[in-house]
Amino acid sequence: MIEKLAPQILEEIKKAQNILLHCHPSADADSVGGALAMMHVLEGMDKKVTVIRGDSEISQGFAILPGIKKILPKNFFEIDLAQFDLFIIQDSASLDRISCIAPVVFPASLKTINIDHHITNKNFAEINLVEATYPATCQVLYDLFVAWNVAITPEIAKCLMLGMYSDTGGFSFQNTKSSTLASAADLAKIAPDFTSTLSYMDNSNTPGVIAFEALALSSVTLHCHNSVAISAVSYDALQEKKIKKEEIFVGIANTLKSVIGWEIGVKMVEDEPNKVKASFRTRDSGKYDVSKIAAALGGGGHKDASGATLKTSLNEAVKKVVETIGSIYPDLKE
Ligand SMILES: [Mn+2]
Repeated sequence: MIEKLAPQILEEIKKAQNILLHCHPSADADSVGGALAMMHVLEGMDKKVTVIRGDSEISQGFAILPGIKKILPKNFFEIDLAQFDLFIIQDSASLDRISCIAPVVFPASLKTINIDHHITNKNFAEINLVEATYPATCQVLYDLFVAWNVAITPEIAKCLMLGMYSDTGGFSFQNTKSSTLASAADLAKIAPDFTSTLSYMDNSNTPGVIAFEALALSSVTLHCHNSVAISAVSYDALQEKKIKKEEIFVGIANTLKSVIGWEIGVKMVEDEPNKVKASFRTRDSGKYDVSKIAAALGGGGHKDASGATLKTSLNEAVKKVVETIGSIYPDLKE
């Protein structure tokens, strides 16, 4: 798909003057790294580029990324869309990944391109480059830049490497391919000091992150014949410990599924009253495809990592998750 769409996307970029990029809500390394990598490439083509941070604060862990200071602290509804002729939307499976504040509608004058790797992508743009077998948008971008014959600078290389490293769990998730490592090897040649970017991200916790981890790990219950571990943290508990939204550590579900026998790890956090965010991780996505569980709950994601938002009380949300898992996988029915 990249070979076919690369010339079309380049054509649209050549026609455009003012290009908009964004980061998705609770932006991860693949979102921020991918947006900055694309920004550097477009600037190299003499385009005027605006990157907006979107709904959430940018995590401190990305402060070392080249170009990070250029990200505008605005969301989709705080900018004048009329000044842009092209919007390249990355790492976003649906329009609510541009903003959850209100429904996202594009003006007719704005061309849209969607570059992503989520199997649940809704193909909402005029051109949709969705490579669902890729572990990271940053790897899609690497292949795209190679197809365009773009000179990848050390700045671009660091941004792409961070996204690939992060979305593959440090090259250990099942989605990691030899092509991922081959791309990473090329990037490492271009930016030999790439490890400083990775270790900066991995070592930028605040005390609140550790407080959240402690809270989450002390709130684990077992379900579905002890095969599903759910950590459920209430809004009141977050308030009591003064934990900020951006300190809610997504990795807890990975920690849970690291236990032998805990086939599915679920992190559930009521980050606003009666709004529960659930993240699903599995030990074996061949056996339990967690994108199916998230999709049944109105969310989306990948086979081994997915998420959904439930608008109900925490107790009801836990019940609903257990029921949903049991209905999709009868061997896990209670
Ligand atoms: Mn991604």
